[in-house]
Amino acid sequence: MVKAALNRPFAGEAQSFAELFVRAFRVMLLARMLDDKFAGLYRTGKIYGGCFLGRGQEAYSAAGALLLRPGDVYAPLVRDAAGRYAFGESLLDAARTYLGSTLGPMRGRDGNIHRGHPREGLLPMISHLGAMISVVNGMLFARRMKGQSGVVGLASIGDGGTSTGAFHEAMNQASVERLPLVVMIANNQFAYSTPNTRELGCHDLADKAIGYGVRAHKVDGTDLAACLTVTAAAIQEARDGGGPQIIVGTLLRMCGHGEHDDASYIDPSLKQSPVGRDCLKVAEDHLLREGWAKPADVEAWRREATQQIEEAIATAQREPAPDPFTHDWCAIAARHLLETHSDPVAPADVRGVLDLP
Ligand SMILES: Cc1ncc(C[n+]2csc(CCOP(=O)(O)OP(=O)(O)O)c2C)c(N)n1
Repeated sequence: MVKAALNRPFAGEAQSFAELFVRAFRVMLLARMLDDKFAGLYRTGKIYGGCFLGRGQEAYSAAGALLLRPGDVYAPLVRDAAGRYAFGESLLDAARTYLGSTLGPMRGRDGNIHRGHPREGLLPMISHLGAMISVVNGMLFARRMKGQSGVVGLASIGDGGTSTGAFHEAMNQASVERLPLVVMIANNQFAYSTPNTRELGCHDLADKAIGYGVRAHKVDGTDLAACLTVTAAAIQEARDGGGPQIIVGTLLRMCGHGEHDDASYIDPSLKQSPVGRDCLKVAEDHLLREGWAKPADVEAWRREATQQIEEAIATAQREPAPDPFTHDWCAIAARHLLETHSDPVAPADVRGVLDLP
């Protein structure tokens, strides 16, 4: 029996929109605060490799993943820390991966965001843009062949990623097969440093859906209430047999492509425009205005998140990193990485289980 790796403290049927909103807000807060912590650790040299954050995209990311159910498939990308936690990934998974703990899902061999738990529907990310959509299609085909219905696959992609051949092939396949696929395009105005005007020939990204014969939904990605409403409708439509859905969320990345990138190519006027609003601030204002929480509640959630983050980081920092003298540095596809090994492999035991097929 494989131990469940995901824990969905924020999921489940919410009794009201207000409750759903609060859950999403708390996920956003957690994601932003952990991202800030990672950024600090990166700058002080504690994180090796890349550090890819989702600042400014939390509302859009959390809204989609929060509405998924057990049995659904979720394929997050680099900006989806919020979506990951909404889907049930633990902070410890993230901390262990970034800090290179051998007890993490990547056993300390991958420095950032390729972690996942595929058995539970959280797909480890492939960096090649567009590739994950075909993987989700495959998982949806498998479920269909097993006779499972009512499941949905949610794949995340950036505006730049929609220009890849892989995106086109996968969208076409999903449409022809009427797969219950929802693709959330986060249009953060740039593909790395290339602005929309230099990457897209179409006037409106949502127009791409016409060519695939699928429905497009558009939303202000800085507005959590709108994101929850629109993603709920799209996910429900796919779940009810309406075929693939494309959602285009308009927002701005409030950070570089990675922490190595100062994002100096983002014009200050764009940051001051509606697209540059901070979704966390917008959501907090909404929450307080509607009376769904008091400032003291938000403070308490912030304190709780701080404690969870400090605990996760401290735990991961205490744990051993891979030891080049006891590990052989062969490819990552070693037997002990298979999810059939439910318990983390203690470093001392690693050598024994590294016998590759
Ligand atoms: C197929 C492929 N081509 C190129 C890259 C290199 N690359 C990594 S991120 C990136 C830009 C992605 O832009 P977008 O999808 O808009 O995401 P953003 O970083 O702006 O959030 C590129 C070109 C890649 N990962 N995969």
